[in-house]
Formats: sequence, structure tokens, C-alpha cells
Amino acid sequence: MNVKLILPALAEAKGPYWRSIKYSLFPPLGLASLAAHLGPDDQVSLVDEHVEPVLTDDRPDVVGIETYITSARRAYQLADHYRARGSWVCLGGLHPTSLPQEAAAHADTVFVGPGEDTWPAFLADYRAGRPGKLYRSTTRDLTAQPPPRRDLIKSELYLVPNSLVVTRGCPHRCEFCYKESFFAGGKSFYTRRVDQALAEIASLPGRHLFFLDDHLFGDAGFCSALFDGMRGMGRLWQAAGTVSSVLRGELIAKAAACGLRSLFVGFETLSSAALAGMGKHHNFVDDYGQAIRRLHELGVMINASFVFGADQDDEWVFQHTVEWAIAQGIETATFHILTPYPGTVLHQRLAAEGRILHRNWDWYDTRHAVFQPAGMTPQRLEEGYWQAYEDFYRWGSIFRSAAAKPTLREMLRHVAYTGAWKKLEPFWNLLIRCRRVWRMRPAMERVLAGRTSAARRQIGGLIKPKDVV
Ligand code: B12
Ligand code: SF4
Repeated sequence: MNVKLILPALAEAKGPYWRSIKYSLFPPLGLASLAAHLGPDDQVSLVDEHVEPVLTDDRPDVVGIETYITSARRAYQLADHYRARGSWVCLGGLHPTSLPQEAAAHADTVFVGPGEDTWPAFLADYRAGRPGKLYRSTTRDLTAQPPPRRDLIKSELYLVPNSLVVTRGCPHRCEFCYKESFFAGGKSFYTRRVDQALAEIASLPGRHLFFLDDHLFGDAGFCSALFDGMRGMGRLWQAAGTVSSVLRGELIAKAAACGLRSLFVGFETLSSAALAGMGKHHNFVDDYGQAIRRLHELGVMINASFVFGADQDDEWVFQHTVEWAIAQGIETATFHILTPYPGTVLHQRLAAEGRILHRNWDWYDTRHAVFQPAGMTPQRLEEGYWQAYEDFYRWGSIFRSAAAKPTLREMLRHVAYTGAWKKLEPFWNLLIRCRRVWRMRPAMERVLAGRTSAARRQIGGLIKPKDVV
């Protein structure tokens, strides 16, 4: 069987907001995970349209397309094209899971939820000559999964090649999050076996790892054992976790001891009332300062995520949030406009209140106000969002934020990391065009590796000197 797996480019790839480095940072793993279920006699190719063109003059037996909300239009265009050529077209991922009927108009088969159980079932049915129209995931078990087919990923097209996923979903339930609807009908948080995760890590080349897990720290027992196993491997890694996981016991110190150097943290808002409205009951605003200090003392940089547009937000929220983040010495920030993805509790609530303004999925990119906010106009929400980015990433703010660091070495690391991420766009674009972005891996590892003597002291009680990387 000849199978082509496509990740279509997001709508913004054609627009003014496109940042090629963001999409050449590391490879997503959805399709490589599916490819692992094909047999040795199958021919399979994998195309990530964010980093390479999709050539469409072929006619594979089966075309599998991963569809996000803001890539839905492009995904449907490719699906229609391949159906017209006679291929069997499969659509899966977050958007077909939210709106399977919409996707069905462009597909021979639609997949709802994670694909680890449904894709092998489809392949068996297809080979038997009776493929179904809809497959709905119910069985959630990563322990029986083969590792992703990394040989199909063109790793030279990404800055860091080693993305990996060792858990799926999250134990929490925030109102705006995709995860409850995506994982409906089965477990919504589950992990690989620790020994499997460690074997996969050991097999990856180089030093750097990028965990794509929604919440790597969601199962304390699992990640504690994982971090024990990673000690001494000499890795440098980045991941996502919650404020509460940073403050819970010694987990974060163990993580730092085995190479954690940057953590994506969903602070979302500085308003306790807004947090309650979002159902983010595991976040407490009073904990934020302590969590940030703890991460910085361990030498872990922070990518802080904030969401604008909660019912409690007024037009001062942008400046207040940015000033706070700068004062805390946060290295990078990701701002979002609250977005009611179809299938989420937030979408149901805003639809019931008659506040959804647009159903053009291209605009569901967390940059557009697609609903009527309570405390300001949609236009003001969008302006404030852009202003927040501008204010946080101007050089003056970067230096002010870096000045919150206790040593010159930490200040320089802060400026190098933030500046490289947001201020070197033409340089990254050139490297990407020349297919040379991978050449910056050693420089990136050097910046990540830098750690202070204070950090070494912090984790010193936990680890032996040889483990410090
Ligand atoms: C890598 C990643 C990125 C990368 C690359 C995105 C890309 N092009 O893939 C970057 C950093 C660029 C990125 C950007 C954004 N992202 Co992003 N990203 C992820 C992340 C961390 C990992 C994706 C991944 O590889 N997962 C692991 C694989 C194994 O899972 P999977 O992709 O879901 O695939 C499985 C199933 O979906 C299914 N499946 C998928 N396709 C198909 C196809 C077929 C045929 C079948 C059978 C099955 C199937 O089977 C797979 C195996 O189970 C996810 C979080 C997550 N943990 O998934 C967020 C996530 C997808 N991103 C999200 C968001 C919000 C964004 C941004 C909007 C953020 C922003 N404002 O910048 C932007 C998108 C910009 C835009 N214009 O839309 C949200 C999406 C929410 C939603 N409802 O759509 C997520 C879920 C994070 C979150 N927790 O909120 N992202
Ligand atoms: S903590 Fe993050 S991943 Fe978990 S439900 Fe909330 S937003 Fe989603």
C-alpha cells in the first residue's frame, strides 16, 4: 500500500504574521506516530507543509491529513484534490474531532480523537476491502505503541529535531482547552511506561529534547521516575507544566537536575476571578511569584502563557500583564486572545449567550477576537493583544526584564535567549530558506546549557556532581 501523510500549513502561512522559525523549531509528531503502524511492505511519505512544499501530482492509495482548525481550509483543499484523483482520503486530528460532519464532506474516512487505536483498525479494514466512514477512539493505551517513525521526519529542516511525547492529555479541565472534547469517550490523561520513554530518549541523537506533552508533570509518580532515569544522560530539555507542579515537592528540582532548562507555564491571567471563570482551579495567583523565583533559582527559563479576553478583563489588562511579566524577569511570553474552539465548554457557553461573532476558522488562531468580550470591544481586544507583544519584546523591556536577574551571566543568557527568539527574524528566515537552520543547534544548546552557581547549589543536594550538565 502507498500512503501519504500530510500536515497542511496553517492559514497564517500566507499572511503577514507568519514567523517561519516558529514552525521550523521542532517537528510535530502526530503523523510520525501514525506511520509507525504501517508495515515493512508499505510505502509511506510524510510532508510537513510548514517546512516544505506538498507536491500534488501523485496518486497514493491512502492520503492521511492532520487537520487543525486554522489549517482546515487547506486540509479540505488537499483532501478534495486527492479524492478527485482517486485516493482514499482520511481526515483526523483536533478539528475533525470537534466537527466530524464538516470534515466528512471532504473525506472518505473521518477519525475522532487520538489515532493510536483507530488508525490500525482502519488499516486492517482497508486491507480487508471494507474501510469504514467514521472511527471513534475509545481505547487509550500508549504502552502498546511503537515509537514514532522518526526516519520519515526531515530533521535538517528543523532547529531541534528531538520532539517527543511521553504522556497524552492532562489531568485538569480548563474551560477553554481542547482536551476534554478531544479525549471524550476514554481516558483524557495517560502515560507511556517509564522504561519505554527512557529507551526512546536514549535512542535520540544530540543533547536537546523538546517534550510536546500538554503537562509533562501531570502524573507525579511517572515523571519522578522519568527524571530519576534521565539523570546522567547529559540532556538539555524544554517542556510544559503548571504553576502548581513547579511548587509541588521536589519534582521541579529533579527535572532541573536532569536537564530542564526552559518551561512553558500557563499563568493565563493575573485575576483570581478570571481563573475561576476559566475553571483553572489548580492555579493560584498568589503562587505565581514563588513559582517564578523557584524556576529561576534552578536555572530554568520561563515561557509564560497569558490569555486576554476573559469576562473579568478590562482594557488595562494588557499593560498590567506585560509590566508584571517584565518585573518578574520572565524570559519569553506567549499572548493569546481567548478563543472558543468548537467542542469546548467555552464555545458552548458563549454560543448560548449569543456572543460568537465569526465562524471563519482561519480567524480561530488566538490572534483574532471571534467572540464579543464582556469588558471591551473586539477591536480593543485585538489592539491590546498586539500592543502586549510590542511592549514585552521591545529592547528596553528585554533589558529591564534581564535586570531582574541576580548575576551578569544570567542577564546575558536572558538577553541572548529572548533576543534570538524575537529579534533575529531576517537571520532565521535566511537560514530556513537555505535549509541550514539545523546549523544553529550548538549555539542554542550553549545558551540553554548556561546555568548559575546558585542553580547548582539549589539542586546540589539532590544529585551527584557528575549528573550536573
Ligand atoms: C507542536 C505544536 C505546535 C507547533 C507546530 C504546530 C503544527 N503545525 O503542528 C507550533 C509551536 C508552531 C504550534 C503553534 C500553535 N499551536 Co500548537 N501545539 C503543538 C503541540 C504542543 C504538539 C502537537 C503534537 O505533535 N502532538 C503529539 C501528537 C502525537 O498528537 P496529535 O498531533 O494530536 O496527533 C494525534 C491525533 O490528533 C490523531 N491524528 C492527527 N491527525 C490525524 C490524521 C489521521 C488520518 C488520523 C487517523 C489521526 C490523526 O492521531 C495522532 C496520534 O494520536 C500541541 C499540544 C499537544 N500535546 O498535542 C499544541 C496545540 C495543537 N497547539 C495549539 C495552539 C492553540 C497553537 C497556536 C494557535 C498557538 C499560538 N497562538 O501561537 C499556534 C497555531 C497558530 C495558528 N495559526 O493556528 C493547541 C490547539 C488547540 C485547538 N483546539 O486547536 C494545542 C492542542 C495546545 C493546547 N494544549 O492548547 N503548535
Ligand atoms: S492545564 Fe493546560 S492542558 Fe491542562 S486542561 Fe488546562 S489548558 Fe488544557
